[in-house]
Amino acid sequence: LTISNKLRRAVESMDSFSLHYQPQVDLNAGMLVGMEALLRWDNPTTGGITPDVFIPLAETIGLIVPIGYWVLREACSQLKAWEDKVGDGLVMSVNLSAKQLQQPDFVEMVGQIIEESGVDPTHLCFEITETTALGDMGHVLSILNQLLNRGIHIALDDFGTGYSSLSVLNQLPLRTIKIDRSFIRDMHAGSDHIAIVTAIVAMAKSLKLHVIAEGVETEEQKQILKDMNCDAYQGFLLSRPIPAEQFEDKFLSH
Ligand code: G
Ligand code: G
Ligand code: MN
Ligand code: NA
Repeated sequence: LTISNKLRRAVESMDSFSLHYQPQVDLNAGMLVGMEALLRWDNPTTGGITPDVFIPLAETIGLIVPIGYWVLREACSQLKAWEDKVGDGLVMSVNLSAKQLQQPDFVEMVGQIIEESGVDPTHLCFEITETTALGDMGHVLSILNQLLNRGIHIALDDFGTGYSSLSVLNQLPLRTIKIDRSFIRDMHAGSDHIAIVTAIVAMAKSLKLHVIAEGVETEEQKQILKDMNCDAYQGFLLSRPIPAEQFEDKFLSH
């Protein structure tokens, strides 16, 4: 079986898929503010195929739409379970592909999934990249505004890596930008990346956007970001993406 066919078969039951969760912590208060849901495919015959391989494939062969609805359903029901346990105050982030936004019934389906799960839509954040927004910008804008009207936040993921990051910023109804981890990785005392990240944070603040730094791996990077007044961070320093039970043990029990 080709990988495509394995993926097609796997999507029929979704049994071999799971979500991992990576925490996001407020830099000032040091408190957990949310988590990003990240899809994993545990295929016994192929071994671990990473999402940067199977997600683009799923997009190409038209499977990202059913996969995406499964991810949203799963993330919402997990959030509900966690809220029942620890109360609200957490935001669940879910990644979206352009193909999903192009579905004529996308907003309706999202509304249905949210209703079924019983989560408050204001506790959900959809992560898009600027590539998602390219193409039919008018249509994308209309969809994002409908999601926003339902209370869902929109975050711009991988900020700074594309061709048009700046022009996209004031066209999209964003709540948050996530600074791409390539900028954070090279950020240490004396590096030019400090100036770049400082400028991104300042710009986000003046646009009244919430800023999350991705890929924070060292205490030094965390401290630099805190000094810049970056709002929150995510990265291996806190935790890798981990299964729900582990996330709960580590971050939601005391
Ligand atoms: O999870 P990392 O651990 O490897 O993720 C790799 C890439 O896959 C990232 O760009 C991430 O945004 C993307 N990704 C992970 N889960 C999902 C998902 O549920 N939907 C979409 N569209 N992309 C995802
Ligand atoms: O594109 P997106 O930001 O959605 O993808 C998230 C990806 O970033 C996942 O693959 C996740 O495993 C990875 N990631 C999260 N934190 C870190 C980190 O601190 N270092 C590195 N190298 N990757 C990270
Ligand atoms: Mn993301
Ligand atoms: Na990213």
